[in-house]
Amino acid sequence: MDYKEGAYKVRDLSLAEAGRKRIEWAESRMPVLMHLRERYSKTQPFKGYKIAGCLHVTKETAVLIETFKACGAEVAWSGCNPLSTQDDIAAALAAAGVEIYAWHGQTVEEFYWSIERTLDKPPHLTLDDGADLIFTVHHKRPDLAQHIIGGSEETTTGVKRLRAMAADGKLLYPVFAVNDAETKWDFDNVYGTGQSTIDGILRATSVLLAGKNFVVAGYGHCGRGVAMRARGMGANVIVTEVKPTAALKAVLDGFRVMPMDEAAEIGDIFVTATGMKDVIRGRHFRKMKDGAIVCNTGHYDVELNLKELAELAVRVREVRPNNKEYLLENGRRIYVLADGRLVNLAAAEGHPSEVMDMSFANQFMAHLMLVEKHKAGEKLPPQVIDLPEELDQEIARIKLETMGIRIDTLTDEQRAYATDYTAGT
Ligand code: 9W4
Repeated sequence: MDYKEGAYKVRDLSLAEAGRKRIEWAESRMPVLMHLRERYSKTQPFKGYKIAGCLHVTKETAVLIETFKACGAEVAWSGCNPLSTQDDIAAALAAAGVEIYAWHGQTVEEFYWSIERTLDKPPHLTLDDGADLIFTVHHKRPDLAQHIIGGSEETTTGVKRLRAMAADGKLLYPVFAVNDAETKWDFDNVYGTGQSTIDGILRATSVLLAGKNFVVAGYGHCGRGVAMRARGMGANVIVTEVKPTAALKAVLDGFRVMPMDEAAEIGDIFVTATGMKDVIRGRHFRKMKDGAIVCNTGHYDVELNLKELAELAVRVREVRPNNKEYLLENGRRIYVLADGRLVNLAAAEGHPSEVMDMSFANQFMAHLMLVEKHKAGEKLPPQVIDLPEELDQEIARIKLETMGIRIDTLTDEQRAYATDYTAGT
């Protein structure tokens, strides 16, 4: 372990060069953040402000951190999951002078130790994914809250917890719900999950998708993203649902819809994206064809009941990385990817940088708003606050601009027409 008190603790500083190359790759795919870096490095809006961050240490997060720094912020960082830190990225950041405490495979104690180090010098702002940093402030360092202008939260789970806290009057400072921005959740879930799930399946199996019966359980945003991309690869997509409106959307989008009991018999590849437990369980595994491939891309690893599968199996062996073969009593083989954990993270690299670009642009802008309001003497209530709708439009506008795509604008007459309640039919 490479450790310098008050500066960094990372696995191995010698990985820095490899990490730097990957960060540069992400930079070249994150035009919105790079645009914001260019624009605000001139005016240094974060000068004099310290941000404590607790977010997966990935190449994309590195681009966010270095954007904050380029715009004047002091930062101290830790990972938000003991298993998600990429050691080469942490090393590259430490080597570039970022205060960072993160390494892959931390114990729970090491995880919280790292978060606490980012609070050693009191921050003005907190940035969370899963709310562990905010909880640490509230439970272990409440003395710091009075100096904190505000924070932001990246995920659905974190936002839910913080809303509950605010409802109980327990939240000590305002937090922007970055998750709820359209340019975050919609693009993450549909395009991020869609592509990276297919990517994970291909890396773990290398199978041809064209012509396969590809079963997607759940037609929420993630399921829709996966279904769209699988169809694009030439698969015959079948959707299973429990919610009538979602099932109807799938039908009208041109997919076959049927119960899992029927899909189990004909599917070649199964992906769960529901958020519910036991979506595929013993009675379904029993019906599957020889060679069926099963995986999950929903947030929790409860969607596949692997206990029931193991009970049906006479032998289990790993045949490829992230790919386990279960040989059943009936002689059929079922292949489970990434032990039922999120296949897009375990077997691929999560959301592509282009998608994280928009999520992290929201993070950047949330903190910029907090700082600007602070400078203007404006105080926000200690609530979970949605980002303004105009910000979504601004981020999407910059993204389109960087893609060289132009769109129309309303004329003054059209704008007036849109809100003219005296206009008849
Ligand atoms: N990563 C992760 C990686 C490995 C891992 C128990 C053993 C989420 C979002 C982004 O969660 C992330 N291994 C685990 S949990 C786990 C989690 N276990 C569980 O059994 C293994 C993660 C956001 N993101 C992208 O999607 C792309 N760039 C990003 O910053 C990253 C990581």
